[in-house]
Order: sequence, then structure tokens, then C-alpha cells
Amino acid sequence: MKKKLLFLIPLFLIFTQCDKDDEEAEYVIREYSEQVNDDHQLLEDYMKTHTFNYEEFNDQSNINVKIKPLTDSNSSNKSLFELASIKTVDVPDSNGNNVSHNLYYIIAREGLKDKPTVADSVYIAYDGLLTDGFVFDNRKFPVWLDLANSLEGFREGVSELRTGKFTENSNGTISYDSFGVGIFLMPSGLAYFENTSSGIPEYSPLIFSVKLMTHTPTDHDNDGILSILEDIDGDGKPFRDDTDGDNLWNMYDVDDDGDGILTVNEIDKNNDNVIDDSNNDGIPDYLDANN
Ligand SMILES: [Ca+2]
Ligand SMILES: [Ca+2]
Ligand SMILES: [Ca+2]
Ligand SMILES: [Ca+2]
Repeated sequence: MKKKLLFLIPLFLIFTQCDKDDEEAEYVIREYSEQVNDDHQLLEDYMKTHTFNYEEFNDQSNINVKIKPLTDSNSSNKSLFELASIKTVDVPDSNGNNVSHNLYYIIAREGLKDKPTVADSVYIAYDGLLTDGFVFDNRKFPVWLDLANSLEGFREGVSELRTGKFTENSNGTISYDSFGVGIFLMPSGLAYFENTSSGIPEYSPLIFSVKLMTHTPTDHDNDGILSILEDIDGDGKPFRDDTDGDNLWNMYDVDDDGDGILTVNEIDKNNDNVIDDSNNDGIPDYLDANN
């Protein structure tokens, strides 16, 4: 929770201890609404002065994104800013007001097959960097990641890509091609915000380039309902949806309506492959404490 610690300092201390005041100021967590504009500006300045090897993404093969500064020798190239689309993502601030954040994204290659949802597990290779060029993470070979446990800007970005196709080689290894490749640039409010993480200072906008090999739908609580389908309010995200109000989101709650019967035992009691709604009120039994 954010606290405006400055307001807790008695006024006489502010007037008599100026050095101390500077120290205390460091403990004030910024508001999303004030940070987001600085971050948008920083990212847009970066995008206007950088490009990437977009001409190389026409075929199916495994190509790395190479972001580079626009200079006299490549000034005819399109900038990242010209190439980027914007997806707006709302982040609730400490007062519960939504603050609109821009996720800037460039689809270098869309990919051939399916888009993962924001709650799926994905098999991806990626680079993560700061606007000063510092690379804080690099996965040259793909790893499995749970998008539900990833940064909001990251999962909103990766869910815009499509997976590729794979072939199994005679030695048992699998080759991927025609997979989606994207660049995602996010304000700190969609990343770590006031927290630091392995070489990432607080309030850092982040840049990721991502290759999406494949994905798998995930049922986090193993209750028989895929996590993405535990999105009750229909906003496309199963996060914060909590039918029984026990602060355990439905995607992590094995008894979604809190009636003492596990969801997995309530979905389809007569095994007719139809989700049960005993009282025909349009609310399935597993979400309906009154059935
Ligand atoms: Ca719950
Ligand atoms: Ca559940
Ligand atoms: Ca139940
Ligand atoms: Ca019902």
C-alpha cells in the first residue's frame, strides 16, 4: 500500500531539519498518474531515436531482434515509434482510480498459429533491456513462463503474438519456425514500478523482445476450469475475480462459491458434459452458493 509518509512528518521538523527532509522524501512512493507521463515520454524519445532490423523478418527462420540507434547511415529506416502500436492498460492507483498506461508494441512477425491468453504458460526466448541499453535478462534458449505470474506489460504484450509450428528432429530435439516475434516497451507501472529487481532500478520503463514458440492453457488450481475461463467479470483477465469474496481469486480457489463443495465436484455431477445449473438461474452450480 502506498503511504504519503511526508504528511506524517510534523511541520516543525520540515522547517528545522532540511537535510532530514530530503532523506524522508525518498520514502514517498510515487503515484502512477505522475510517473506514467514521464515514462511515456522516455519511451517515446527512445522509440523516435531507435530502429530495428525489421526487413529481416519476412521469412520463417529464427532471427534475432536487433534494436539499434538511428544514425546518419540508417536515417531512412523507420523508427520504432513509427512502427509501434499502442495497447492501453488500466492500472488502479492507491485510491482505486484507473490510470491508463500505454504498452507500445511492434509485431516483427505475427506467427502462424495461436495467440496465448494472459493466463497461459508460454515457451519463449527473450531479451530484457532498459532504455540506456543495459540488458538485465537474456534467454537465448526458450524457457517456460507462466504469463499469469509475469509482469502485466509482459503478458499483455506476449498475448498479442502467435505461436509457431514445430518439427521433431531425428535426434529427438524439436525445431520451431514461423513463430511470433515482438518488441514490447512498457512504462514502469506495467513493470516493477517502485520495486527493484536484478539490475533494474525503481521506476524503470522496460523493453522486451520476445520469440513465442508455443503455449499451453493453464488451470492453476486444477479445479477443472481453465484459468482464463475463471474470468467472471468478462474483462478478458481472470485476475481479481473472486466470487466468494475470500480474497482468493477464482483462478486460485478450489471452491469458487465458498459453499464447502469443491468446484471440481460441482461442475458436472451427472457427467453429461454440460456444466450444471441445478436451479436454472443462469449461474452454474460451482459459482452459485444457492445452486
Ligand atoms: Ca475466492
Ligand atoms: Ca477456481
Ligand atoms: Ca463450491
Ligand atoms: Ca445456478
